[in-house]
Amino acid sequence: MERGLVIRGSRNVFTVRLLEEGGGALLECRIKGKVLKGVERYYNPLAPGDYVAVEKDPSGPGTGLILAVEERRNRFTRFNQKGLGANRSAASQLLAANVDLVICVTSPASPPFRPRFLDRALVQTEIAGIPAVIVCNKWDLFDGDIDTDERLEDFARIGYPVLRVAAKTGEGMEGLRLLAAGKLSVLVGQSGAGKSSLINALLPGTGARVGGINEKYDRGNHTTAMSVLFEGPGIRLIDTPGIRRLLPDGVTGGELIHYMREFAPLAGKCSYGLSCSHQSEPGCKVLEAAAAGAIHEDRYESYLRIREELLD
Ligand SMILES: Nc1nc2c(ncn2[C@@H]2O[C@H](COP(=O)(O)OP(=O)(O)O)[C@@H](O)[C@H]2O)c(=O)[nH]1
Ligand SMILES: [Mg+2]
Ligand SMILES: [Zn+2]
Repeated sequence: MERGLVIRGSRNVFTVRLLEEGGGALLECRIKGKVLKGVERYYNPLAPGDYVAVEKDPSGPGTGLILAVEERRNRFTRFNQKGLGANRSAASQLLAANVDLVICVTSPASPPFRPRFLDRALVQTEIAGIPAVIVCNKWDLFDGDIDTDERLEDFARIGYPVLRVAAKTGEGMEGLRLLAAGKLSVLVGQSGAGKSSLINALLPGTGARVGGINEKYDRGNHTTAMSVLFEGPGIRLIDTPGIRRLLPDGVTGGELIHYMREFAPLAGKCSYGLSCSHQSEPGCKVLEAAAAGAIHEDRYESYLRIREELLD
């Protein structure tokens, strides 16, 4: 039995790098006995960043069997409706495991700036307990729009580092390199924002494919969107499939307030305490903060929209 690191995987086939000195061989692995203990409630059993116990499969060179997964330090997940089958409740899709940093990637144009996506991604990082930064890529396309700048400033105000960069020109990339140094980071963001381009800029030659081709993994007749781990000297990055709509995973509507940074200190402080819906109640501290500008009006709007989609 050997220890390995999951590099990529669909729902049943995984690439595992053996953790030998000097960098080990890659094995194409299946799960021994088809089911892994402890991960039944997930949409997919393993994600890049997972450490596993594997044995080489004598029947095929370069192949192996996964026997067990090590306990995770943290997990970055999303709610995936497809996991809500008739007899399954496995809507928690693992995008990455055991990461040090979540890099939320956005762009000022093409695709247009979408702060609501950032709000959702940041909620997920707070649920996961993983530090987050915002990277606004394609800064070469920024046309001076005041609203975009103002929203980015507000994210910085509430405590998230914001970097304005361009993978294409190299602008701002030194700052990102410093932030990512020595860490395993996962990049999340809408399709086309430049996640794969950023990985190529930070780790030249490792082959994150621009244009999204690497997001589809062909295995027989079914194709699955999946994450991939890229490793280089001192920097390790996980590319994730572009996500159109991000619904926070692992949180109820009532708990949401704890996972939005500038809202969290107000939890329980309203006149109606924890039963306040923060929509119209007198003595609501969230409404007061929104009126005073301590909570940005767009963040308040995001809160309401996400709250609506979550179960109580
Ligand atoms: N103008 C400009 N285009 C970029 C930049 N970074 C990436 N792109 C382009 O944006 C498109 C999508 O990039 P990609 O890395 O595949 O995005 P992903 O879907 O988030 O992985 C590609 O055509 C890239 O060449 C940038 O900094 N500036
Ligand atoms: Mg990509
Ligand atoms: Zn309230």
